[in-house]
Amino acid sequence: MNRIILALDEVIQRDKIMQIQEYIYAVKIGYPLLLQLGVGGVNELLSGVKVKRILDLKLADIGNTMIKIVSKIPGDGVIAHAFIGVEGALDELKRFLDSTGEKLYLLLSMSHIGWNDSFYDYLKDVANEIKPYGIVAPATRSGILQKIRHDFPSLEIISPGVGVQGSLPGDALCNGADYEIIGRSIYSSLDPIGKVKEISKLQEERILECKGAKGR
Ligand code: BMP
Repeated sequence: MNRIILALDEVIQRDKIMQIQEYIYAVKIGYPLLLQLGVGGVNELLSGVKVKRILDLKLADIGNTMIKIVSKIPGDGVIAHAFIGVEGALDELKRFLDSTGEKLYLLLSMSHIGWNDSFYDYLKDVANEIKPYGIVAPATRSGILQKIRHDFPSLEIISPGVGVQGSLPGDALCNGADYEIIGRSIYSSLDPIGKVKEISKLQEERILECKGAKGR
């Protein structure tokens, strides 16, 4: 099973993405890529690519503005910050995405050191009210990732922070994530296809290891 979401924050050659897609679940279209190529350029880069497209446009605004942004580029999923709250923001975005069939992922906790989880209970309430399809939660902090999996047992959890940010491939999967979001380790590699295969293998080994540990 493919457990990698390729974070495209920089351009990788189209033929490489075509080959990589066999080993990944989705691509996450990053804001830097969009600024670099424009909407037309991103669509061109990904034409013929069959995997899901998750738009990471750093959404944290009023509903009207977020809807204008997501209307400009097609995707299968859209990530938004939970901290912006429900009324006039996420409620409007969720209604809009429901009408287009796109899936909403809410970001409940971040992967960098400075993130503060002390307001997690508020973000959890927001997620319970909005009922997103999925959640973004960090690979880098196992405690909060496990808690989020416990609080949202049936939602898809996608997890950044693997590779350059320090988490090892498969660790987040062992802590409750469904997919690991990986950018620089792949797109900065001289051999992105080889790197994706290597990461997939490491993920599988790690999953077997942690399943075994739980069984003991
Ligand atoms: P990388 O593997 O190169 O660190 O990329 C991680 C990706 O996930 C980047 O696109 C980054 O913006 C995003 N991300 C993150 O790293 N931490 C978060 O908490 C939320 C993110 O969206």
